[in-house]
Amino acid sequence: MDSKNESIDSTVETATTSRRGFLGKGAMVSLAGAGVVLGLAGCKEDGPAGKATAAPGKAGAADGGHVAPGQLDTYYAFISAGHGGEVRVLGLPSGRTLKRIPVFNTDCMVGWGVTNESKAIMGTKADGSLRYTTGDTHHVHGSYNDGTYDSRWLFVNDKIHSRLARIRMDIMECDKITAIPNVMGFHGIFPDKRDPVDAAINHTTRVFCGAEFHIPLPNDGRDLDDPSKWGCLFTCVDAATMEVRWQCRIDGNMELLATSYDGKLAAATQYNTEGGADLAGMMSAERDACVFFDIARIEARIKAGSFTTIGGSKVPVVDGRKLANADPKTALTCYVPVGKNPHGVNASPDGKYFVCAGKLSPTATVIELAKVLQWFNGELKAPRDSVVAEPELGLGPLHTAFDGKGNAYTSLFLDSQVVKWDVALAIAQFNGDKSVKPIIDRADVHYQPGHGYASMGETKDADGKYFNSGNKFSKDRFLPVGPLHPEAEQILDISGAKMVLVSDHTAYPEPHDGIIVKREFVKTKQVSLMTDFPNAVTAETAGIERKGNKVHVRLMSQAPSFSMPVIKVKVGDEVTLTLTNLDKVEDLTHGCAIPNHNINFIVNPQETKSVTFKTDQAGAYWIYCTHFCHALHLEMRSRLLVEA
Ligand code: CUK
Ligand code: CUA
Ligand code: CA
Repeated sequence: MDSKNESIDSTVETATTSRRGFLGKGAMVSLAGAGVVLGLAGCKEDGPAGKATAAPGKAGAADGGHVAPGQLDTYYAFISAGHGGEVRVLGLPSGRTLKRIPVFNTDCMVGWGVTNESKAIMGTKADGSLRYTTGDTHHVHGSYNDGTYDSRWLFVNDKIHSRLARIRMDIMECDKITAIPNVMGFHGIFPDKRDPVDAAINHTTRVFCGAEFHIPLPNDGRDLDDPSKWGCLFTCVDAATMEVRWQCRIDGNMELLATSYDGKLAAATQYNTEGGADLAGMMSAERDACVFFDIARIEARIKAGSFTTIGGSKVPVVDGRKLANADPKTALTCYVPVGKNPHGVNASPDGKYFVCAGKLSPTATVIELAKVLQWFNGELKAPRDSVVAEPELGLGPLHTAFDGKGNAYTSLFLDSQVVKWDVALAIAQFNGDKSVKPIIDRADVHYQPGHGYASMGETKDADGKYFNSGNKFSKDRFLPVGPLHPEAEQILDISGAKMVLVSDHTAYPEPHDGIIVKREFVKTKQVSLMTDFPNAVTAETAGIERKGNKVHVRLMSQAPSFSMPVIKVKVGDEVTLTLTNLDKVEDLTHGCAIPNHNINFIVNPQETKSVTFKTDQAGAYWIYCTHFCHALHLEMRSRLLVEA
């Protein structure tokens, strides 16, 4: 193992005394066993930056990667924000931030977690307060039609509280959040690309969700001292209704997910096939697995009524564990052995392969989907026979992207590189052709890349133009801002044989995954329809309505004023304020802030939002507009008079 790693290192321009060499040494220690923590700590060590092989410069692409002032980007990137809990929208290749979409976090700019409408989506406790105010978004994926984006929805996971959120692409706002029962650490997510049975349905109808952490089933206090009894469930959520359709119990855990273009298969990487409850336990096996699910068979099993339920959940659960799935011809699951503690799994745009990245193994494992289907038909001897290549890439492979021209791009966390390799050559090498060299190019990135993703790379329209590297450490790349540096996102032009670094931009911690979508695939709505809001306030309904101590204030905004200059209520009232923005001009948004009452939200043109709050202190409070809307924006205010 060591000598092989040494030879990989020698192919890049780094001396053993350099920072990269040092990282490599740290990685050796980690590969030896439970010393992985040492290896990761090593990355944080300061040192001279490695010599960049991908020098900043003119890109080969027609636009040169430069977007002049006033010019529009050619791509959108939708990226996760990790424990920031939101989804971000960037323009690429410039890296400009276009929007932040609050999802699981609260956001006082738009009033997410403040308005009644957003609270209903986020979920509340009996007293009306938010159930959770934290989130951890890792994976954002778009809905598909005919193998490419249909601009309807984005789906994103919440790892902390195991929720799936949906974002409407037309307005780029979250419209649904579903809590997944009996799982913890919901991490990998992928929408299906077409129906596994009905050939007429060639778009996304399901979203699959993987659970990373084992828990007692149900998690009600039982089996606390016996983790061997804990389990993980793979979950299918209906894309349209966002209801949980079914779950499948598996052996081991799940991390990243991928789905096939024919709709038949979904798969998840498993770093903890051991079912270990500590570091050593999770690293004891020489190989782990990528578990495949036969979706049609699972759904037929449920239709036939052979399922169980867990605890108070009514969701049907089938058994996908090995013991119950020994006969390939009826099996729901197929466990394909892959390199030790794998991380990402990604589908090649030609529909043929899933590529698992090794993480603790310096390899990627290429699995041919046709062979997995053969195994399910009883025509392949062992699941491992579906592996058609296992190229050595470097240290700490995490995620793989594709250019649609047969090349794969894998991020190497420990080597701080992106490695470009030819999938067909890797297969030839695996078949015994010693003359071929699958690795085409290596680009240094700065530093420790996590996800990398390519333009349209998760669709059959992969265009091989840009690759965004989400780097976990920026170190010396930007002005320091105290103990925590920003993360670095780097855009590589991948249109030529060599990768070219086009630009750096910062990201607020911590982005994980993203997708890059050609701008013509994204159709946004610039002004909403007032009739889409059932609680819209009109001239007829505007005013104050009191029922006991419940007061409903129906207010309208039109630059530069609110419809009522004075609103009188009493101490102890529960006030619901509904605000409709009558302005019709694109981007003419008003804000509504109420001092000392923790109310702050915006209302876009023709939209309606509502808030509910208690008045507990007599006095005068200026309701004011927060969003600069007019020359008289500062004068746009009304008096809320709370009488003792
Ligand atoms: S995980 Cu973050 S770098 Cu959640 Cu996709 Cu690999
Ligand atoms: Cu309305 Cu500012
Ligand atoms: Ca393992």
